[in-house]
Amino acid sequence: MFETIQYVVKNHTAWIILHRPEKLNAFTEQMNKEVTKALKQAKQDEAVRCLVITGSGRGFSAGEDLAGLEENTDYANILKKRYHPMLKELANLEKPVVAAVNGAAAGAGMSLALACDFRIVSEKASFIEAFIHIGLVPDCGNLYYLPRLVGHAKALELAILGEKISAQEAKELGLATKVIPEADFTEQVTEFAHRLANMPTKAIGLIKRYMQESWELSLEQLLEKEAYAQQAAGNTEDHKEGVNAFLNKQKAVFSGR
Ligand code: T3D
Repeated sequence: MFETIQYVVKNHTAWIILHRPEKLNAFTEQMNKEVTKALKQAKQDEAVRCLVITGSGRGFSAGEDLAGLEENTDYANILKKRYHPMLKELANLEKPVVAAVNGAAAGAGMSLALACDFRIVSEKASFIEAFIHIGLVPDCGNLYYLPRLVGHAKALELAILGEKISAQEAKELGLATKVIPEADFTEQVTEFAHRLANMPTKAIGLIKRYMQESWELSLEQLLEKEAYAQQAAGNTEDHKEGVNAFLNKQKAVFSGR
């Protein structure tokens, strides 16, 4: 069904595996379309309570496939038509999304990782704001997510100098949730995804939505939103399960409802 990605649902987790390993999973139009389709599928599938995006082979993604660029490439059109639907789908997904960064994440590949909620990073992985090396500016939400994650000054430095960031540096900057030895990577990513997939999914969705909106709101407006979100979370089965389990000194078993 897909050619440039693999899509597998297992144990309530949807795995989107970028699959052009010989090109370090560089993006083509088809890959943009397939990732967008997979994200929609995962959003609609109630059995899916966590997503993992990772790469095949030794790279996460090297961004746009540069071999496809022409002298008169309409960059704005490519971004709007191919990348923006994918990034908007990702931003509006009310389920936890993990970027399992197995190798180099460069250009739009780095942007994709930044747009996820967590970045679990192999010790062999690296991030690179590759855009500047070909005279371009960071895109695909990179200028939005990067300063929010690492602060304005550091984001400017990374975007302008375009130096490679190692996994350990990414951890120190707050870009990486954790760094994992290569040999344990798949196992630990799977464990992390399993943990997320067994949490109160609706509450996670609400946290994502309102933390995102908080950037645009006053404190008063946000307090209103929090009250609404708490009411919605308070009406879930998972809230009842959590309270009952606590009072009965048991481990809560959340259903995502
Ligand atoms: O609107 C628009 O269309 C513009 C959108 C732009 C968004 C962007 O993403 S712009 C940024 C594009 N990406 C880059 O500039 C990164 C280019 N790649 C690299 O700098 C390096 O490959 C890496 C630092 C990521 C990894 O280096 P290394 O030494 O580990 O691997 P390599 O040998 O460079 O690459 C391995 C193969 O993948 C190689 O192919 P070959 O020679 O074995 O046949 C290489 O050409 C290919 N590859 C890597 N990146 C790309 C690519 N092929 C096409 N496009 C790529 N981006």
